[in-house]
Amino acid sequence: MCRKVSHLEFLSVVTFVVCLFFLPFAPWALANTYTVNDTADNCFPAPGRICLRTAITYANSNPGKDTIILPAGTYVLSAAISTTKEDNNAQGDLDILDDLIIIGAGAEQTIVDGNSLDRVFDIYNDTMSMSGMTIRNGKAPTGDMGGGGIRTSNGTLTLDKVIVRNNSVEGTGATDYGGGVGNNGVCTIINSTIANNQAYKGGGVSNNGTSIAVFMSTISGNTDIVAAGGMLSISNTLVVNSTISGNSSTSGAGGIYGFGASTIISTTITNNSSTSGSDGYCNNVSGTLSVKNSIIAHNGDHNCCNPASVTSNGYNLEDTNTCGFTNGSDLINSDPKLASLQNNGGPTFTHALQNGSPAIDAGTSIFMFPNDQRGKKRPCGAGYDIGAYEKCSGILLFIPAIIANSK
Ligand SMILES: [Ca+2]
Ligand SMILES: [Ca+2]
Ligand SMILES: [Ca+2]
Ligand SMILES: [Ca+2]
Repeated sequence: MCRKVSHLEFLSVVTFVVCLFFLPFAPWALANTYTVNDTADNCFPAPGRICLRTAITYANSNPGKDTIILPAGTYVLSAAISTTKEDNNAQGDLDILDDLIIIGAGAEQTIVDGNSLDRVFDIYNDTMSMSGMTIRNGKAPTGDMGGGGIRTSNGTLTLDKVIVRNNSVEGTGATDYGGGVGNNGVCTIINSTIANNQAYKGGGVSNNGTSIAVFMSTISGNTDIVAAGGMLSISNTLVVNSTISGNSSTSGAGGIYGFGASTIISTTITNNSSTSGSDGYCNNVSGTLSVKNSIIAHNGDHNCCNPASVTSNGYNLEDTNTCGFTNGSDLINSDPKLASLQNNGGPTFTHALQNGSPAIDAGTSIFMFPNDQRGKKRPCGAGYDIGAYEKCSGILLFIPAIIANSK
């Protein structure tokens, strides 16, 4: 017996068929995965070969958020620039012109090398995530909005388990910033290392965009001239479970210089220096810092430059008394007894707390962040430790850390 098809049912069937017909042409339905199989810079057009630049060209022209798989290997950029500041992915830097995911095989296994020709990645108004790779030897030209390793123009960038190192920005102009990462949008850095980069302003990272957030990461050994060796940020800044160490500036802040609202939690800022500026953390007159459960110690002769702009939310430690740590749970004039920056397990280097450190068991729990920088569950022992590292006695089982500065 036949059932009469209702008008609504008929319309549903027609809609389904029409959708099926147009599906191949709908931009949201076409996201592809490209697996790179050749370490050369470019091999377009070459059937069967997919180089990194080739894959990005495909992904740029294919509407939708594609994925590029980048296997183990060293990918050296070699498409020399004949047109300066080329932005169509033909030469020099790799220009990302559409939403994209790039997945490497691990930061030690997958290396993208800018060969000092240009910056490495140039990201426009797109959502970009990168994981499991090293980005090195990029060099952004003078007056091109910086970003020696990576530049974003107005997009959203997420780095996870990425090493950005030995990149630089040429020139000494107002926009020659961000030796490692130059963010002009929204940037999130997780489980990553920003090391040994250089620029006129913001040696490791510059944030001139909407916001920057750094989680479980290390910013170390970066240098600049006038703003901040480690990180320059003009807007909202969040740093959690991270280490800012051994960065230097000639006349700016050695570690971090903030112009916006900054929040620092369970972080260790140490061994940063500035020849004539502030050494550890510094706020511009417009900047504010809220800080909790963090160590700011052994940064030249000034851990902080502007204590009136600092709000302590408790459980902070300073080896002198320049940061305005006036909360009852703060420790001032206390040496945290930090070991050297090294592999203590986890994906990034950290400063371990040595025996007898006053930071041990003197901290507090942090909502939503149950682990330390390495991924070790807190607390160990009688309580939570101050800073990025939780000291535990006994045998720890960790995957060895990436040797960030060894290559
Ligand atoms: Ca695409
Ligand atoms: Ca470009
Ligand atoms: Ca380019
Ligand atoms: Ca503890």
